[in-house]
Amino acid sequence: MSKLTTLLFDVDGTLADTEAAGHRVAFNKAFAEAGLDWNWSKETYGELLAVTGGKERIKFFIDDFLEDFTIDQEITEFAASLHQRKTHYYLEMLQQGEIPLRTGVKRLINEARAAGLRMGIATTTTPANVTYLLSSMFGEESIAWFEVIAAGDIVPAKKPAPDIFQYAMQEMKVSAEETMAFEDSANGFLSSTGAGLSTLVTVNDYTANDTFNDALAVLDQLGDEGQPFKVLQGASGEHTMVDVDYLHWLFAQR
Ligand code: XBP
Ligand code: MG
Repeated sequence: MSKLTTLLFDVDGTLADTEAAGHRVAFNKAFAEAGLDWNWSKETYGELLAVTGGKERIKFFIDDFLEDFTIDQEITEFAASLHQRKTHYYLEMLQQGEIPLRTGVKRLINEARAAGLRMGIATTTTPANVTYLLSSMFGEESIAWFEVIAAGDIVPAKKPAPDIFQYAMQEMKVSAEETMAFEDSANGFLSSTGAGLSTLVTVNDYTANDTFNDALAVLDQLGDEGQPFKVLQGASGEHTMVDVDYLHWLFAQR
């Protein structure tokens, strides 16, 4: 059994609870700016999260939620231009520090660095969304803590396809046997496990009822001093928060 050397983090829902209060709000701002009467409620957005990728999600909305929407432009082009404005608004929110990290994320990343664990990012979101989140939360130098930021359109197929995790491992020249993935959603979990990765899941309001068969563990959050995690599936031993000891212990259980 290989020793754990590398951590691959998903972003949205895992590092930060970005969807309802972040991405959704930015989409709605772009729709209003374009003069569209679309306003995605939290509930509708939860349904739209079935499709990963913001451009793809807009197209999914047009195809599956609207009756005969017509426009004198190629739909893919229209979705891409709307998505550009959405990203502008989302980056503004990140810059203003409106999207905090989830519990325990800052602590674990600092601990993992101190312990010499290698780290990478594997996400569907737009690359700038990642660098802006890291910069606003850890400072600009934190971007270099991650050997690869595998994000967005860098791969042909988005999650649940395994491409983005496979790409990240190729770039890091690391094997799945020594790597742990961190995910929050069914799409993300299918992607990481499809790439052969043992995966630790921290759910959120949108993904609490998703299925995570054979996850290393499913937790409500990473935990922190005085804020023990809740184990929803899998084992915790004597641990009450996800720290480097817990990661090695969990990895050895697989
Ligand atoms: C989540 C996604 C992304 C975001 C929106 O990515 O599917 O599409 O919802 O970001 P992950 P964009 O969980 O893999 O981090 O609009 O930039 O796609
Ligand atoms: Mg996610």
